[in-house]
Amino acid sequence: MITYLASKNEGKLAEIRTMLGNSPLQLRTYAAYRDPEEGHESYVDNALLKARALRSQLHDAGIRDAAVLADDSGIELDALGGRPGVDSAVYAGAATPWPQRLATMMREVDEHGGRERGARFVCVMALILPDGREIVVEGDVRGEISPQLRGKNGFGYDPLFFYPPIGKTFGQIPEREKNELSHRGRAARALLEALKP
Ligand code: ITT
Repeated sequence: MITYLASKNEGKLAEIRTMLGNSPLQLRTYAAYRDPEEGHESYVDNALLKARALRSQLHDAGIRDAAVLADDSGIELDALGGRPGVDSAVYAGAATPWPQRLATMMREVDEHGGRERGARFVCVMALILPDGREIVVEGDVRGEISPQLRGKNGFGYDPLFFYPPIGKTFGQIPEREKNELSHRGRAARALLEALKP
């Protein structure tokens, strides 16, 4: 089934391509995709918003026989009462470069005493089938905010997300290993399970 991805995030796209590479979903991007303004309420709302926006743009372009898939994700810090969560993409300012965004996060954790370091990555995927049926799945993973940046792999918050069972951040492991452990990997496996006849 041809499936268009409603995402402009290259890091996510690369991971989703690997995760769903051997699945019934044949992934495509749609260069003309215009992403909608996201809300601040929930990952589910945002994932559905993005998937429905792309579906409507494809319909306008005469493409009606494809599925669409969107991913809304974020990081939630215990020390910050669950922030930034759904607002993770605009944490510390929408146009702020990543090194500065990560530095702001480390500083904020320190300002809260630095002892409460627990964090959770969350990923919600919304798939809309060609007949309009909507499937929503979620995956999450708990870890800790590392006191310093570690590793250059992955993207976004990965160099700050320390995963105690392996003693490394997601920035220090290859994509294959991250996909086995991550919120996105868990969501993708739940999606494939939900698609089973
Ligand atoms: P879309 O085009 O898919 O909406 P986005 O970057 O705006 O891309 P989100 O609204 O879902 O995505 O925001 C999620 C934020 O959390 C964004 O800054 C991501 O870079 C970051 N993030 C999500 N998954 C991550 C992961 O696996 N590792 C590191 N950072 C991640």
